[in-house]
Amino acid sequence: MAASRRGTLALLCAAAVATLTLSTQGYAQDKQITLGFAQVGAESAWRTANTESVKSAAADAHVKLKFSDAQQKQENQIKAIRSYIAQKVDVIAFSPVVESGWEPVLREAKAAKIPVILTDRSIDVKDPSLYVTMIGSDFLEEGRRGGKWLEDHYKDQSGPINIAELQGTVGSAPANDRHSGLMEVIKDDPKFKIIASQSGDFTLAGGKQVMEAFIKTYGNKINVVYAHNDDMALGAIQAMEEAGMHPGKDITVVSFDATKGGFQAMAAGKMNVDVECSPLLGPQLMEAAKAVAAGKTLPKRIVTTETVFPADVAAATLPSRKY
Ligand code: GZL
Repeated sequence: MAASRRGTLALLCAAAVATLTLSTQGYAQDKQITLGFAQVGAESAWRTANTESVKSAAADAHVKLKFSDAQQKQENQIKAIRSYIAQKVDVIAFSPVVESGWEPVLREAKAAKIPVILTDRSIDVKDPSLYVTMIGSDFLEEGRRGGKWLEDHYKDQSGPINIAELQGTVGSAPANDRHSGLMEVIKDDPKFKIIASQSGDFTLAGGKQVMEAFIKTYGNKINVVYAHNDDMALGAIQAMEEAGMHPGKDITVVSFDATKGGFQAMAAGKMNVDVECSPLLGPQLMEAAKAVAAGKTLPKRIVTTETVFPADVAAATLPSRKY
């Protein structure tokens, strides 16, 4: 056979093998996927635990992780998502810092045929096809749980019960829903009154600063501090103690997240209840990312299971807490 024909035959065989490998590789279950993750920031102990969960789960799942920290700025998250699109990652995931303003960049991801998974916080979009699934807590139910704990705690008192609310990041799903859940429970009970409500942006410093202002204005009129997360509650506890108050005793403290810091405050008698919100979403995220990359369909909503921890179980439960 002429050399030229031998050469052509060899090329054809090589092409056939390559195609076969590619097509086999394309469907190989253990093909390593690349996940672009745009994190909110590092504002709280909850967020630190969430980041750790995502990073360790990616390593365990053999997922190549590209990670960015947006320092709680939506424009930085949008920039990160755009860079993942440009890098042609297999899947994009993010925890949206606020609920609105995501359509343009998610339409770009859809046009690039890159599936998007929401974790932790949800978004407000008209077109649900802009993301595959949302993995995270039901913040409205968390707010209801905080409200129901208050109803039960004050069931034998006629009131007034004045509530000072430390809200999370303005426009974020947890802040909106933890407020709405509380309102659902107390709106028809006249003894409860929210006398002050301001955002501490989910940070310890923010919670302390806002609580100092509340104390200046309302002082001992405040009966309850309703803090949307432990970091703000711990900041508020510092402010109350510096003002000579006794948080957990003369002021009831309700908080969210159930971090170790919250458990320590409850064990010390400075916080009365902590509504759990689990940051340990990494393993579920990796499973979802691999499933989506393999073309599988997922439920639109994957809700994490969680509970409520009253102070009287804190000391015994603390040693087993993972975050
Ligand atoms: C809730 C999460 C919130 C936490 C805060 O899932 O988005 O953001 O409650 C964190 O601690 O900063």
